[in-house]
Amino acid sequence: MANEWFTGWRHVFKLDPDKELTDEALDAICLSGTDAIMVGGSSGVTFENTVDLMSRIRRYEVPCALEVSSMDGAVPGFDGYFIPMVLNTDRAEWILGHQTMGLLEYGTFVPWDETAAEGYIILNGEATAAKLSGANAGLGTQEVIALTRMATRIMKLPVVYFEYSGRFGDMELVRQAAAQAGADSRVFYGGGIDSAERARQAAEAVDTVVVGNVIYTDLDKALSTVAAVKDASYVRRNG
Ligand code: 1GP
Repeated sequence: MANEWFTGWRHVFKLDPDKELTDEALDAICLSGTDAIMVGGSSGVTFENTVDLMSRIRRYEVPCALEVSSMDGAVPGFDGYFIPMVLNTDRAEWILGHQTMGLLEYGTFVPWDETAAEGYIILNGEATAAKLSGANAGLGTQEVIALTRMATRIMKLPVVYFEYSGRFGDMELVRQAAAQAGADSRVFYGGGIDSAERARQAAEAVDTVVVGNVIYTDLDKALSTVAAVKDASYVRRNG
């Protein structure tokens, strides 16, 4: 696949600038052996809380990327930037409207080589991102496969992201759809990973496993997902 700055990532922790995390917990997360930290959230993200979290993570060597979900939270100084685009919504502002407004304002400052689009397919209708964007989360396997092909083979997005935030997903659907992604795109999965076992299942289906909320509810379980992902057997599709 294209050699992007995130190509080698198998395990990622996603931290929410709007949530409290002690220095001890952050230390454990940053030294866990995870491949990267992603900063992002669907609500309550501000310039101040994003800068604050970035500067705390910056004390560690782990790569740190920002998922830019609002203009308020667009902060310089990260190693990389993801620009989410919701693919399963009819509301154009969530596909490219807000993103284009962002470029209108900040287009001259964007570090293009470290910036990548993420095609989000949101599959949990209860997730905040689904409600905000009006995502049609009730898609079946064939529809998700079609959207995955659209995202990776026609639009050639560098990332397609199966998002179940807050709930563990249908791994059979995810596995089948991920298998149809173009080889030049990275497939991310996130949602409801709260144990090593669930982390392993996701890691057997996709390229990159994103672990979020469990960090704030059960840190030990969160940490256990790192080794589970690294040890999982996964054969990357070849196109
Ligand atoms: C959220 O995909 C991530 O955007 C992770 O989901 O918080 O449910 O782990 P969880």
